[in-house]
Amino acid sequence: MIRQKTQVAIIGAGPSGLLLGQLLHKQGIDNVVLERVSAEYVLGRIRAGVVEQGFSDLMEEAGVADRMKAEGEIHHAVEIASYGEVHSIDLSGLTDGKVVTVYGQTEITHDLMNARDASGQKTVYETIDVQPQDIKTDNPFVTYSVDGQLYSLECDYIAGCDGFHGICRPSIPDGVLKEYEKIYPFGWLGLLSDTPPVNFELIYIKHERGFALCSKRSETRSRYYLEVPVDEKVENWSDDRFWEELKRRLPAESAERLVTGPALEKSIAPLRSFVAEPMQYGKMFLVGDAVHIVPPTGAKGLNLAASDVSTLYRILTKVYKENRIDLIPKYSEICLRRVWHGVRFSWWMTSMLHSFDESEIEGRIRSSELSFFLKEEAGRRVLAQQYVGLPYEDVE
Ligand code: RFL
Ligand code: PHB
Repeated sequence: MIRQKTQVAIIGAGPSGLLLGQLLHKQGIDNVVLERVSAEYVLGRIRAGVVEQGFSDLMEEAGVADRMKAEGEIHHAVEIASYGEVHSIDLSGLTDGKVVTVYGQTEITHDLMNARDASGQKTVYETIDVQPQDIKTDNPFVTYSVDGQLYSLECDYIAGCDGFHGICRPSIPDGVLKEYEKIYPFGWLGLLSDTPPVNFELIYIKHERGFALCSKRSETRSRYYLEVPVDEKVENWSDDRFWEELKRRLPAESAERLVTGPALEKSIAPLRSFVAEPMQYGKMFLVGDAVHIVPPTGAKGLNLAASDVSTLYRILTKVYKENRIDLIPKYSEICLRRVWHGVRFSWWMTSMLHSFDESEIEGRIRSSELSFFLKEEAGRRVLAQQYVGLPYEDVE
């Protein structure tokens, strides 16, 4: 067994773990990131595309926003099509100038990995059997192996940034966490292609054949999604079938403009709302997807992960610099207030825009609700305010 030491052991090199590592490093707080898969594998996962202002500000604070500022696309509006009728939600007009940035999670991860390499902070990829130990004591540590060698990493705190299927949340004894979960009866089939996007703005589409989303990564790379049944298999979807179905769901003027091409990636993501409370146990903090999941319809998952990171990094900075250990139990309550707003917004967007097996009257009520939020300014304002992201709460 090889013994190592750090201040904060971070489990998971997704955006949460890497961003936290970078922010702590900038404050002079030593950290080690342990990741189960390779860096290439992490970068191969095609996920989020919409970044809230709070998150881009945090990237800037971490010193990793240069490429996002140069290559990310600022969006002042988002479009929602309801049964063929397109409505533009003027995000900045309705929120005193707030915007979102379209910049892929892959690019964010890439930028964070480069910054980490430059910082000299240690990252261990392809670890086996990572296990947080003695979390409830003053001497927590993490054990793991690489190439058959066992390591023990002693630390002050553990950050569980290891996603929904990680090891940190299950390491908390039974009965401590209260879990809330909703599984939706559909998934999203996503396709990435090097084709010009059908529209400058993103279009969220409610259609009798099911929901669809037109998103993008750049002016030459498109990301599209289709609502499919929860048990659908990606093998059933040739590229041609995907494009035909998308065309059927698009508003007429977009369908005419659609440029198709071979898929660079195609996968199905199930839709789930999940929260575990509290987000801290002893010396371990749970961050991002490790402790909450939202359906992607509100573009909130990565953004909630970023606000958790912001809170944790500010608390740990005050703990190390001002000995404010009284702030540690505040982490969970501060994060959860914002998390629940994101959970509600994502559930609500999902409910309004997808097709449910429901009675006729429920269907009509749902359509009427959507019509209010698209046609009335008060409705559009509520939608815009949450789409651009609620403000981050301060750590006192
Ligand atoms: P991640 O990205 O899952 O990273 C966790 C990392 O931990 C590693 N890991 C372990 N490492 C060591 N030991 C173990 N035992 C481990 N177990 C796991 C994993 O290998 C992984 O590298 O979590 P993180 O960092 O909290 O980031 C969360 C985001 O990835 C997620 O919330 C977003 O992608 C959600 N999401 C979206 N969020 C947005 O804000 N805007 C969007 O537009 C958006 N679109 C999306 C999305 C998610 C999607 N899918 C596929 C779920 C679109 C889709 C389709
Ligand atoms: C994406 O570009 O992958 C994306 C955009 C908006 C969402 C979800 C996913 O709501």
